[in-house]
Amino acid sequence: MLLKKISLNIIFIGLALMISAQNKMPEPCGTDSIHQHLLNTDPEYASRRQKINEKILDWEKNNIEYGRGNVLTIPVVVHVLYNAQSENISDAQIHSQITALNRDYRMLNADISQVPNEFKSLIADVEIEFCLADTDPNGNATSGITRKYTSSSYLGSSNSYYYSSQGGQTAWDRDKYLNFWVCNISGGILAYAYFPGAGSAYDGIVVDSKYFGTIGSVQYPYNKGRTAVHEVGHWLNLPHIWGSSVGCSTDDGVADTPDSYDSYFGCPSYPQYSCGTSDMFMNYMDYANDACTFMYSLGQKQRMRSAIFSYRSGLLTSGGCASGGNTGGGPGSGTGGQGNINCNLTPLPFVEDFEGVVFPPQGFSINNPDNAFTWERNTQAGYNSTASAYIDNANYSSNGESDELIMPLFDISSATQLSISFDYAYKLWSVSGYSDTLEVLISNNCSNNYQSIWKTYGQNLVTTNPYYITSSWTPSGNSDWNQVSLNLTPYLSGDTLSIKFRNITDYENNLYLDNINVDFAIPTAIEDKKTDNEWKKFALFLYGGKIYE
Ligand SMILES: [Ca+2]
Ligand SMILES: [Ca+2]
Ligand SMILES: [Ca+2]
Ligand SMILES: [Ca+2]
Ligand SMILES: [Zn+2]
Repeated sequence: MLLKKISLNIIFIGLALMISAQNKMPEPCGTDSIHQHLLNTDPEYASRRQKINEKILDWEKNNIEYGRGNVLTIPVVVHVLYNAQSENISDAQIHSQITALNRDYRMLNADISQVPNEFKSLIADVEIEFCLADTDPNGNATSGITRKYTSSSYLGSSNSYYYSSQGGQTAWDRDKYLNFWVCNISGGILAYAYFPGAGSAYDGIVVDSKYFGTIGSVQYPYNKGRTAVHEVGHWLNLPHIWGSSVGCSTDDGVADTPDSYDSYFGCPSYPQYSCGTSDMFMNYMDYANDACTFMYSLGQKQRMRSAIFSYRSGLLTSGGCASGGNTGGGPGSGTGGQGNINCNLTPLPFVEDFEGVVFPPQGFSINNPDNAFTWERNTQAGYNSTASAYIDNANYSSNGESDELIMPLFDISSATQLSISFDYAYKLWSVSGYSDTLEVLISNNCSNNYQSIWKTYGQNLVTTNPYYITSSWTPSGNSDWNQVSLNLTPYLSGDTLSIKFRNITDYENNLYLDNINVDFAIPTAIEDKKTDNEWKKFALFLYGGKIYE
């Protein structure tokens, strides 16, 4: 073990010195060198990596539609290992790192607006959130932070960091927690991470305490928490964006990130060209300053999520954040994807047209119990627009499975009358009598006691003529859509109102939803319409949605 420790040191420092000698910046990330070290020293590591990569790529190929609108939450433990007191960073500094991770992995970073136009369509909300563990591996309450004095001043440069007997801290079960070790590292290395396939004792991320978080002891130009953002990318199987080594023949294996010759440092001006393409140097997996990296691509999102589903899926049922995680976790920490009600109130009136790229939109959440197909944003169709929410029932072969799109919680304390209207489009696949179902449910007082106020299926749900098509359907224009208005006045009890849309799949055809309006005004124009369908809807409206079509 001592020999291994020394060789690891030599590789780290050797790499940094070698690159300095070429008059370049020192390599700030040690991931490639420890990866190479494992390839050299652990004969099974290479075959494990190959198998895992095949599995991950296979998952990606077969699950291209999965995992949109489905936020995955990763429980985190931070082990602080300090020699100098300055390395014993504060709880607040640790919380600031969790907040930064949630900011960037949910695309909530303000500097996302700086992404050049040519890459804008590739920007991803990775839909991964991080919570500081509230429950330790023994089921006891925890702050998600461990602290320990160590006599080694460069603990992170050796593999002592995960040996309790050598001044380090034993990993918490890596299948249930993302382990961060925060300590001093030598050789100009800011941090390093292990790709999927590394040994369970040391699988995790080591970050120098001067580059962890956004406050306290953090040092410019790595002071926006993006060292850890970058390392989590590695931990979820993302290589550096330019590939594993310098040149145009190595790439990161992600289709939508242009190949580049080498890393970028500092804050490059746009554009920069290499290997025949304009380079995406503002990507988190490059080496530019924290202030100058601000995006992940859709392909990288898919790669990271497939790493979770196919290799690190224990995180999803970990119980490490059983009570929603510790405070300081940032936006949505610990509650993503569970369909929990967000008890922050949203004022009325309210409109959602699904034109924004973030999905589910701000304040919305999704309940997707089977982690498979669910509500997504569609950019092929919308009423009076080209974007809507939809669910791919055409490919969703789990009959009876429910997926809920839950709206923000509304403040109804001063409402005396209220209505909801929405546009939707639906066509059946078959003439067999099978049908998917759309249902609207409401609850008061921030409770989980929902009641159904509208539920429609079969030819009553169909909005088109002919009423079925034996292929995956996209509306071709406004005439394929219907509008529904429901009177919510009978449900104005208590101070809050939660509304959700439920799709129950029957493996028929796609359902589209757009232009949800929750408004104090009670529409009257509907009275002028004369068609049977409109009269039916008007009757439905008058009776508060309590009669069914
Ligand atoms: Ca390259
Ligand atoms: Ca690429
Ligand atoms: Ca589902
Ligand atoms: Ca729209
Ligand atoms: Zn790296």
